[in-house]
Amino acid sequence: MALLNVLCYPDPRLHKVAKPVAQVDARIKKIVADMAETMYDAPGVGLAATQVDIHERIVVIDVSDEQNELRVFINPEIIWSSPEKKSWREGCLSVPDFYDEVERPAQVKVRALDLDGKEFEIETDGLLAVCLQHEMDHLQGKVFVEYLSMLKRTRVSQKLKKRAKELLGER
Ligand code: GNR
Ligand code: NI
Repeated sequence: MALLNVLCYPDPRLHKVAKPVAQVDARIKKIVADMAETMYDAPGVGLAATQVDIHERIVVIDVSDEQNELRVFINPEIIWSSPEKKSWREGCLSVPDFYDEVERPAQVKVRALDLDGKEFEIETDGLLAVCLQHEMDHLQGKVFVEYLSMLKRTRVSQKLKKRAKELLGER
């Protein structure tokens, strides 16, 4: 297992669109194991492959209190979303120390492949529904700050650019 480097907004690689996984093989299982390790280490409740510069449709999520219920979604698709919306205060490992409200469908139904390459469906709400939508946005090259006003987005972008520069200076 290995910890992977998480890309930080406004890195242009966060806007690449992920390709479907053709086959769930040993290579994919290794990526999933490394992504899970990286997510737990952060710690975060989810991680999309895009965030670790792997542009394939792979998502790991663990919304459990004990952080012992890993969920793996390969080639996830939203097949239904509720007309009711819910606002949630979101954060992102690629946008450190920034949180803001995003409104999304309250419930979603998702179809994906598991680690055995077997198709499954899940209908969910709450944090898992928020997280699934947040991660699937990453796979499309979308970061949650893109739902916010241009003013907020510019502010967070400038703050993180400044911080990246300072970090480079310290080396
Ligand atoms: O760790 C995370 N927490 C979180 C909180 C509210 C809404 C979404 C998330 S996902 C985030 C991890 C992450 O950046 N995944 O892409
Ligand atoms: Ni994120």
